[in-house]
Parts: sequence; structure tokens; C-alpha cells
Amino acid sequence: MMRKSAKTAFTAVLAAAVAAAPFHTVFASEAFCKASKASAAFALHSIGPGLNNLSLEDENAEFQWAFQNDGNLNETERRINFESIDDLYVHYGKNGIDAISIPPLGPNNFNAVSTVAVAGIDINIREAWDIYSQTENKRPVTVALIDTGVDFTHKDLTSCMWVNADEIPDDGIDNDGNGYIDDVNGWNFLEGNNQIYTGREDVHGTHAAGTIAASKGDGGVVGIADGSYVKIMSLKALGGSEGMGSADSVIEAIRYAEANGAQICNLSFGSREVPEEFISVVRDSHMLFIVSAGNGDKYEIGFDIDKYPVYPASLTFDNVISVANLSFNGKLDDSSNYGPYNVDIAAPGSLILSTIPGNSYAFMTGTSMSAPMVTGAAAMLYSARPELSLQDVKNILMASSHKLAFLKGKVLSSGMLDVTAAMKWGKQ
Ligand SMILES: [Ca+2]
Ligand SMILES: [Ca+2]
Ligand SMILES: [Ca+2]
Repeated sequence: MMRKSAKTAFTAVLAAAVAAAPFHTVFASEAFCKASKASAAFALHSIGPGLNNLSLEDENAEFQWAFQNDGNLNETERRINFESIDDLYVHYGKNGIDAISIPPLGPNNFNAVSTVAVAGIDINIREAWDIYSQTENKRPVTVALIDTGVDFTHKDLTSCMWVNADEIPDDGIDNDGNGYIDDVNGWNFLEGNNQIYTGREDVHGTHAAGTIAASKGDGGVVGIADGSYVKIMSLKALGGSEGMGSADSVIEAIRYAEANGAQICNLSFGSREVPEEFISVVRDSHMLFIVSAGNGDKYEIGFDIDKYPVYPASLTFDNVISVANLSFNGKLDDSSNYGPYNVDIAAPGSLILSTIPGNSYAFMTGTSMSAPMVTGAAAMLYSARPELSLQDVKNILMASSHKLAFLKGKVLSSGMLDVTAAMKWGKQ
């Protein structure tokens, strides 16, 4: 028992949207070795603050290391030290410890494991915000967030929600004739209605929305893009306690997004198998898809999706950007999938603070948190520079990425998201 650390258990919740199909046994055995060494923790995470707050009016921004990492943050995890536990309580199998009953534990039974931040491992947003606010002729952008629902009543999100201007709310009539009745902020494809927020199960989508475009200067957290130009269309195609959804729901949501004017689409989920129709719908879309690379095998150990594909992350179409999860020490999180060809870029995804339902905030970890970073940046760049195509946006995000030694051979660009470099790319 207690094979997983609290960290991995937490990640598993966030990874819930990644389908639970069993992986090839090669992973299970590799992962087991790793798990038997590093496993087992009852762990408490402590994190920050200790950062200089980059958005003083948003008091929780001091915890948002992804936006400004001055190296003063560290994470401490308490793990059980197996060797300190009397053999009476431990059963050894052929792969090491395979069972343990828990004796009364004292402080000596734990090791503290620290992950130390490296200054400058952030998305370099501050100057990008300045450039954006000084830019004239910005264009509006609609981001389709196909995910769980979004708590659009959250005070950090009310101003960035997409509104279907051609639809009259609550009159029971499909005023714009798009086939969906009273679809004001998006649609719930699971239940076939306009209720995009259904409660606690919508934490995953609400968190992504905050990273993309939470409001600035009004308390809480801050998001990447300016919600007065960048609007989030909430398309609920995943839900329930497991955060699952069908390919049919997602396909219908992609078609809705495109038909109703979205240019950029965030897909923070995946599956080992998808129908051919899903692949062709993505391939033939005019939208730019930003997708999460996935959170590893059943032990949450990341693997190479060039060799063992996960969809949509392993799709190598020009209109797909696959994103790996970078931690604040400049390395991929252990749980992050990678792929020197299929994964394009890394972005912060470990201990990311953002919005959750009920005007609350929480840290979450996973590639599901990394993709919205790139989505926010793509929307900001596309809005600021109307001369760019969506293909240009992808090319610039890749070319301008901050190259890191640890990412070489892990992601195609060998780099992490750098928003200021992207905003300045090709300019004086
Ligand atoms: Ca309608
Ligand atoms: Ca209506
Ligand atoms: Ca805010």
C-alpha cells in the first residue's frame, strides 16, 4: 500500500481526462522499478510564496512562478524512508518492496525532498504585457476550451467569457440558427444543453480558463492574455468524477467551435486510441490546436509518445502544438510525456496556481496545465499582430522558445515558451 506519493495521486486526478487505457507492459516494468525506489510518500507539499509579485493588484500572483520565477521558490515533499521502517512491517517481493503495513511513524521515518527553483525558468510575460498594452489595432480572438465546463461566475473569469452575440438568452429559441438553443457562452456536449458549469467536476476547465485569460488588476490571480480581447468559449465535452468524455462529444465540440468563430482550440486531454474521424476533423480544421502531451503511464512516469502514441498529442499536423510539462527547476516533470518529434514545446505545468469553482484558487500539476500556457500566449500573439496567420503563430512560438539543455531530444523546439520573445519575433 501507499505506493504513490501524494504528488502522484494529485497528478492522477488532474490526469483523469487522459484515458486510462492500459499501457504496453514495457512501461509497467520500467515504471515499477522507478516506483519502488521513489515511491511511497505521504507527502505534504509546501510551496512559496517568496516571489516578487509581478501583478501587485492580484495578490495571489506571488504564487504564479510560471510567470515570474526569481529562484526563491522551493517545494518540499515529505517521503517515507522505507529503510527506517522495521522489517516486521515490510514484505519484499522479487521487485523490491511490494507491501508494507504502516507502523506508528515518527519524524525519523521521513525524508524531506526539495525541488529548488531556478531563476528565469518562466514564460517571460512581463515585457510581453507591456508590448501588448501599447499595441494598437489589436484583433479579437476566440479560444475554444474543449474540456470540463468552466465556472464562468468566478470573479477572475466573468470578463473573459465568450458571448454569442446573436443568441438571445433563455428564450428557448435558437435565435442564430446554429442548431443550439440558448448557447450564450458555449455548450454542454455531454448533456446536450447550455449548462457549461455543472459544479465541482468542472475544476479542470475552470483552472485552464484562468491560466489563459484571468483578469488582471482586480485581485486573485492573473492570466496570460487580455480578456477584453481574448474570449473563452466553454465547450464541455468531458465530465463526471473521472473527467471522461467520448470522441463523439469532442468531434461535435470541434465542429461547433469552428462554425462559431473560434481560431484557437485548447485540448488538455488524450487517449491511446481515437477513431479515424477524430483525426480527420483535427487535420481538416482551420483552427490551431494546442494539446497536452499527457501525464505518463499508470505510475505517472512520462514516456516517449513518438514511440507510443497518445492522441491528439502525437498528431504531427501543422495545426497542432503538443506541450510537455516543465517544472520550476528547468526540467520536465517526471510525469510529463515527451517526444523529440511529436511534442513541440515545453511550458510550466507543475504546481500551477489558477482559478477553480466558487471564487477559489488551487495548485494543479500536469500537462493539462501546460497547454493553456501556450494557448494564452498564442491568443495574445495572434491578437497583437493581425498580419500573422495561425501557422505563423505556431512557427513563432516554436522558433522563439527559450532553449534549455534538458529539453534537447525531448521536444522538437528544444525549448520552453517565451512570450516576450514571441511578441518581439521578426520586429526591430
Ligand atoms: Ca444558437
Ligand atoms: Ca435563444
Ligand atoms: Ca485577477
